[in-house]
Amino acid sequence: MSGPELERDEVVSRLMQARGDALLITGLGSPGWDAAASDHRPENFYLWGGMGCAVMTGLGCALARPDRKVWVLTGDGDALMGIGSLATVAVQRPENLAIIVLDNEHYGETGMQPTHTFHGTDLAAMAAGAGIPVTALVRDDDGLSGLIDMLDGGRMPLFAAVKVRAGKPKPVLPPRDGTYLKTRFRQAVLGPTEAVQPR
Ligand SMILES: Cc1ncc(C[n+]2csc(CCOP(=O)(O)OP(=O)(O)O)c2C)c(N)n1
Ligand SMILES: [Mg+2]
Repeated sequence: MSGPELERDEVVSRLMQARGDALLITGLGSPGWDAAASDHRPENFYLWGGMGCAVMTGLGCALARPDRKVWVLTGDGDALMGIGSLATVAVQRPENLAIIVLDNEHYGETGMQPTHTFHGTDLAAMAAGAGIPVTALVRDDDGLSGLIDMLDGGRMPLFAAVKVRAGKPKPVLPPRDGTYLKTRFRQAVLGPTEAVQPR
């Protein structure tokens, strides 16, 4: 078979089953739809159009709440745009942060233009080069099972690029109001009183 064999909806649903109470930051475009479709909760923060921000947003949450696991679920386009953030993650080394890239080798949401990963850029190798201690390039079911084991109690920070087929996912849109999403997430993480205190 040529091209990635894993289906993104199956990958996301297996990941979400293993998620437990991890906070979830989704990169723009399809990863937000995936999370909204399979595990929509107040502990999800959807970035909507903020391209290149997912890893840094996740890093901030992980540093602020070292007692919670934080997962970033994003796309190859978003990861490529924010690639320098991997070096900052490596330097800060939060032991509660996992970054999972659904690498469909395309800018899915905007019409399936190929990204650099289509031409061979290896995001896991870039993460390792940045200094992230645990990295994986997942291509099949066994690799996905290995990743799920690593997410459940393995060493972090962790970076995984999961190669998925470039089909168009069903657009299950999360709420669009940024203030609502932020307040909902803050309340879920901090509790209703803390969440409204000025900072
Ligand atoms: C700065 C910036 N440039 C371009 C866009 C337009 N845009 C929205 S989604 C997207 C593609 C995202 O691709 P990827 O992260 O790989 O997610 P996929 O949909 O493929 O899962 C682009 C280019 C944007 N939102 N912001
Ligand atoms: Mg993509």
